[in-house]
Amino acid sequence: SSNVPVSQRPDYYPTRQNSFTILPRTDPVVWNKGCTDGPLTAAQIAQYEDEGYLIIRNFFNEEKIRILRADVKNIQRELEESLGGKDSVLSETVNLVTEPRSGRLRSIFAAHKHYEKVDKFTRHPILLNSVKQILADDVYIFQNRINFQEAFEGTGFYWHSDFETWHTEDGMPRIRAMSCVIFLDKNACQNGALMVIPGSHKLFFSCAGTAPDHNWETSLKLPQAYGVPSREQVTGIANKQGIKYCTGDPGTIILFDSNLMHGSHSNLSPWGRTNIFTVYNSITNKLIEPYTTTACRPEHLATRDPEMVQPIKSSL
Ligand code: 6CS
Ligand code: FE
Repeated sequence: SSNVPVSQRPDYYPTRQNSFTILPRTDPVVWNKGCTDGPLTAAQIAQYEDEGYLIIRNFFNEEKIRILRADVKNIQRELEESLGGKDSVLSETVNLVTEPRSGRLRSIFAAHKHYEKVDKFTRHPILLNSVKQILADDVYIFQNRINFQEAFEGTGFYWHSDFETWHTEDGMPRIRAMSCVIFLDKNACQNGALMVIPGSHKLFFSCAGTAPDHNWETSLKLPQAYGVPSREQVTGIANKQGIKYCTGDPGTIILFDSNLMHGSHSNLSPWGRTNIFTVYNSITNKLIEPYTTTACRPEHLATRDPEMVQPIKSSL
């Protein structure tokens, strides 16, 4: 529990130490093996287990996605107008991140709390049942954001495992969270589609370097400086297991393990790439005190309020 002094808590995934090391994953990937009670087929579950991710094409109705996209782009325009080209830096109260130079909006955090339409998509019953089929537990939304990769300007994210940050900076104890990306635009190699290293979720890449408190003020804007693997580590695993692009049409979703090594490059193409990103964490994997930093990140980055997600009644 969070009353246990930090020094006495077991840490299965020590990181931000003085060297780069590779540790075994001590948690399962599929928490309820052989569970056929859910929307995912045995083949899909096996693929998720082996590769750490699953692409489900045209999961959402194209027309409903088109409407959601139009709303989201309007929200973006209004927010950009109100920012007036100024830089936006995350804080306890600000949930917006802009691109480092252009002032274009990059992410809106906790969008599901602000926009009912976004909220609905995150509570789609078949989506939730798919998540629960793998995590074998009730879940809450740990993080939600709209990610914009603007045409010509969107900058990428360096290789990282999300869990590494969530564990050490947020105090997420075990690897029992899943991310879901909903494509509002076509995601292609040309416009910065997510890149993953299949199977990398089975290892924990312990990273060197002690992150300062308030690392999050820059880590979501500039290239992440802490909690990134070494080039040798990336080279070693990519040579063995390859790199895949997660591409698809609007309405496609990706489900991926929170410990999967992933990244994206800048969007040099004339086509924007807007996605909704939601992290579902097991209700029994609640955050404790951060392992290496002392200040907790803001609620809109890493909620400490594990309110169980309820599926919406009407289908989308
Ligand atoms: O900070 C986060 O929660 C997420 N964003 C970045 C850039 N790295 C860690 C994690 O994926
Ligand atoms: Fe990430």
